[in-house]
Amino acid sequence: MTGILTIALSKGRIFKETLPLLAHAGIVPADDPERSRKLILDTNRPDVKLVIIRATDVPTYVQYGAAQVGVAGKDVLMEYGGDGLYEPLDLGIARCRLMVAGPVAAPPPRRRLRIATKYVNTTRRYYAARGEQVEVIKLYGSMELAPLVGLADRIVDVVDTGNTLRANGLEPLEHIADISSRLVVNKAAMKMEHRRIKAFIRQIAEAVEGPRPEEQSS
Ligand code: PRT
Ligand code: MG
Repeated sequence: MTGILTIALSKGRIFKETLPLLAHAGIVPADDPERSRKLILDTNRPDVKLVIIRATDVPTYVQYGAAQVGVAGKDVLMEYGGDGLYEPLDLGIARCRLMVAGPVAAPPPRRRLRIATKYVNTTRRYYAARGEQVEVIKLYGSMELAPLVGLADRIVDVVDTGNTLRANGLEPLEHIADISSRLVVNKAAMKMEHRRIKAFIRQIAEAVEGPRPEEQSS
């Protein structure tokens, strides 16, 4: 198979942290997505292109084969769900934690907890597993605002330094999951283009792990 290998990436932290891994696989983008308005980036390799999309759209592009491979946060993959994708590699990049957070020292309300989040499926699953009945409100961003204006008692969001929570009078309350970005692969492509995709995964894996002892030069 000699078609184009299309890699789906979001700009921002995932793009930045994936660059060195791609470089190890001999792939260097021709443009910087922060500067270019192009949504399809050429690379130094005529057989490899990057598509630059929203982080939450990466699983969709890869599941439907518009990109054979992609990089997505585990938070996004947990929310997307299903078994339409292979997830062969933890890249160890864009690390953070998925947390429940709320106003500092706020007593729990005497009614059902109201939780604002963009992670509605993951949040429902988390509370269902604990046998807690909650009301989940879907937001598309700036979750931290919701408790400040009385829209919700808690939020579920990813937290890195915690600075954004602190700046808004919120504190982390419960840890749901440790998050890092994963390589995802289209299932049909893994079968039809097995050698090429396997080779790509191996090169990226080497970049993640560093050289194995027997490969280090003495
Ligand atoms: O930003 P946009 O709306 O376009 O999309 P996105 O937020 O889905 O994408 P992006 O690029 O911001 O995040 C992509 C992936 O990076 C996420 O899916 C996570 O897997 C991972 N990641 C790692 C993070 C963070 N760290 C992180 N800190 N994603 C978001 N944040 C947010 C956090 O929610 C807070 O609002 O960044 C803000 C700063 O965090 P603190 O805790 O350091 O203050
Ligand atoms: Mg963001």
